[in-house]
Amino acid sequence: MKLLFKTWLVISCLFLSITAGAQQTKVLQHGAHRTGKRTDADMARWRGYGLGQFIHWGLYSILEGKYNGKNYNGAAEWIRSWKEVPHATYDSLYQKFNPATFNATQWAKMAKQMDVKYLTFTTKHHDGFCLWPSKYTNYTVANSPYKKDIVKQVVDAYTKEGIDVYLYFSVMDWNNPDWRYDLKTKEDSIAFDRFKLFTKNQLTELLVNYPSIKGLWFDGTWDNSWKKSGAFTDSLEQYLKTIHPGLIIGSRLRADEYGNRHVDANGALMGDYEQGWERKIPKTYADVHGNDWDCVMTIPENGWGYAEKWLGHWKTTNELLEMTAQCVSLGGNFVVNFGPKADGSFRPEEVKNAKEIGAWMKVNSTAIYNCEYAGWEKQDWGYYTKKTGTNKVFMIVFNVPVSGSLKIKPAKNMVVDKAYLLTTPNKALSMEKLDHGESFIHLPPAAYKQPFVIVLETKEGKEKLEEQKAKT
Ligand code: 1KN
Repeated sequence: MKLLFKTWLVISCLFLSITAGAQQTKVLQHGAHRTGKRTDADMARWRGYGLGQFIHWGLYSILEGKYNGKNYNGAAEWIRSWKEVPHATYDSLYQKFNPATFNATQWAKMAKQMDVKYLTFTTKHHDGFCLWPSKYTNYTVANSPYKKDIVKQVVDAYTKEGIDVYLYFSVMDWNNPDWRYDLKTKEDSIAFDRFKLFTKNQLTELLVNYPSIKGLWFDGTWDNSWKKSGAFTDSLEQYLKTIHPGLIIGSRLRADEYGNRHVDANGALMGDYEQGWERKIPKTYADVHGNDWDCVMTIPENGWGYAEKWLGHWKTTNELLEMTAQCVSLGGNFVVNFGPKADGSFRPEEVKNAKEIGAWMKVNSTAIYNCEYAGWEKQDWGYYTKKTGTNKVFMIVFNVPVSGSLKIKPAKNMVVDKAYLLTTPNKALSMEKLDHGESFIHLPPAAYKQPFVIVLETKEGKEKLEEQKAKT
């Protein structure tokens, strides 16, 4: 009897754990609007960008990451949250905002030379200061000595250079008295309702004022107040898309009705692409869960706004290029951040990075733009990308082995017809077949000092495997 009871217990526990483990799809009112990627032309264009530029510019740029002679250890654009800085002092900085040498055309020309395909620009960071003349607050550039609309100049100049513009917008707003971190009282909810309307008004204003923009990049949406506003965030996203068809919005805007962010209670992405890759890059294709995504990256270790002093490592151009290649090889875009000075000029280190990236792109950009995940097994020499809609696979080589021979293993059903250096298309590289579907590409002996690209012309087909399997 005892044994029977024990058996019954084991069986019922097993049953319980199986049913509990089974993924149950919840019926959501405010979950993802689709599963899988968007399939329209606007999103296809986004997918082809490869490389983008981020710009953080605002009142924090005036303080340059220091106050009263002391350096702030955090990211310079967060300096208002430092206990050393009185809020009243920070909130008066707009009276000094007068960027004498700001020239949007020069910015756009530098970006063009760097060969970025899109820009994400801070219209309003957490401090709440608006770089456009919003009519919903006085805390804007219109009330600074500079007076003129910065966002308009940036949007127009970049658009003229053929660079698509996305607007960064922080929902969290330290300047608006109705902002709440949580909704604990009735008063909180009443204030936050006003805040939600304010947010909707400002976003409408941006879309109406700057109709050529392609999307919005949200930030500051992680607090409980916003997470408890799932229904609102859902209706807001749908509304923004009705006034601007094709608009691209990442996964940071919304929460579902359970307060889940980025992915809903069923694991589906909310928004058009995943916005979780901030200062980090996925390692494998499995990590991106079949979603579109972009990675935003600082050149120093951390810090987006201008700081006089950078403690720590400054990324080299080759590191930034490698990150670009890695992102594109895994189906994402890579976005490099710049933090101009308060006067509107870029620091020389950033100018140098931009120039050097542009010089490399001039030769090699075909391996970056309109390229996607190739589906070939990753090798130690670098990254594969595949030109979307073609049979061209690129090898972006960062590490040349001492042997001078690069191993490749094409995806199943693909064979390589021809391999050549991008810069010498008429000289085929010698290839040698190995077992297990692998081959070597033998490089001509040379001192390889920069990353370079090998083009593989491929076709559909199966390699004839003649090797014998080892008995083990
Ligand atoms: C660790 O918490 C944060 C919070 C906000 C880290 C970064 C940020 C903001 N997102 C970046 C894109 C910058 O705008 C940074 O201030």
